[in-house]
Amino acid sequence: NLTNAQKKIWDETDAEKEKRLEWWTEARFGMFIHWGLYSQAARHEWVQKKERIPNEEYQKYFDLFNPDLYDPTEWAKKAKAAGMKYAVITTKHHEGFTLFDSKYTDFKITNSPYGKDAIQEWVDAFRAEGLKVGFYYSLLDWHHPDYTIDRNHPMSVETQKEYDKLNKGKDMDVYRQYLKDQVTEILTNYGKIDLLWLDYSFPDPFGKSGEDWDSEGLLKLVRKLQPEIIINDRAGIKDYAGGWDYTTPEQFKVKKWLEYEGKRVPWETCQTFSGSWGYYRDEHTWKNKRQLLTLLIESVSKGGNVLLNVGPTGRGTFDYRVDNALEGMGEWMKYNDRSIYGATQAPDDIKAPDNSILTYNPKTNRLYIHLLDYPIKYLLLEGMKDKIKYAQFLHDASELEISEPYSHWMHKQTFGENDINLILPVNKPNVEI
Ligand code: FUL
Repeated sequence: NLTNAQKKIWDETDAEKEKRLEWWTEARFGMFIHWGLYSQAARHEWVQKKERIPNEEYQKYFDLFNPDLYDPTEWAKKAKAAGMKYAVITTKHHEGFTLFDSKYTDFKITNSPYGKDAIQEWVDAFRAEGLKVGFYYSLLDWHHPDYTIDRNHPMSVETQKEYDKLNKGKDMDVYRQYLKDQVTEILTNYGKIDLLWLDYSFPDPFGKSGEDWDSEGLLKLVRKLQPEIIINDRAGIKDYAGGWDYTTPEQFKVKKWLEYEGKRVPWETCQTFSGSWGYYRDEHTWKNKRQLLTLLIESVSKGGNVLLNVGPTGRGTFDYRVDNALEGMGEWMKYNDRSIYGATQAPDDIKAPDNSILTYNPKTNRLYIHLLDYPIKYLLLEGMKDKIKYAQFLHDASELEISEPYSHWMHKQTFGENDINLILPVNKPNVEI
């Protein structure tokens, strides 16, 4: 059922596309990494814009960039231990600084005191730990002389007249070519890249900006360089058939499986541990383990992925609160990852018991009931009599008895013909289940 636009760009069937996305759909859980010069300011990756810092002044972060404790193997091990299967790193964020060696800018890590290509080291380390590797690349660039100055630019401008004056002589063709050249570099110099996370299409997500960066041309180029790659939706093309693979709800919980014109669209919610994406020393809004796990389970229960973001420090380390959260999630994943990997929304005719979330693996035909509140003894499963052959706890594989619905003589309830009960131990097991 391909539209012409999709045929033109991908020339693949739905089944082929599904196959290309298979590892990503199976993976469900990945690590996002926002790391750049802003990590040293330690107060938001948009600090340059928020505080209107001119490039000359911002330069100090470049002159000082020397993450002496950078150890991507350690990062990769932490991601893996948390149960993450893929990772996406900012090769370049809006500030324009590249963590990779680029022929097309001097504002790059190999010119900073650090002097090495951090992306090369990162890719090697993450691959060695068996994680899939993805690149974030910003289509905005506050440092490039031909980048249009608008209200999202750090430069302080009041009137349209001033904008026009500042933008006079800027050559969008040069800028477009620059984007393509750098995308070509990151997709040529580091072997097989599994995912590309382009960002973004503000102020008009699905309009002019897409044309401005020649998104169609860009996506075609990407596909040519890396035929197997998975691409997100932020290049400014609205049509799902327009060449991207999945959509990226940012910092919000999705209520139901996302659809575009009646068709289910693969999705991944990107989320922060605290609030900003880049390292923010004084932020106090850290999500707790329960919130993070619920987010993951709920996302999978609606057919989506979670890309959870870490903002490493200017020395290249993870904040201890990140370490703690990752460890906590890893503990849970050790016992429960079967309910996450390859899992998705349960069939529509299955009703979740009160205060629970369902995930379901269509390949193994297993249903997982995540109990948010531990019920006392009887867990009623409505209409499930013929659907369940065997039931067990995940954490210890202990069998759970299935019985007819129980009703006390004084508190008679009417049950449906196909309702059954799972009998749970009265004492809540001493683990999270
Ligand atoms: C947004 C960016 O502006 C943020 O800084 C961050 O990278 C987030 C994932 O996407 O569009």
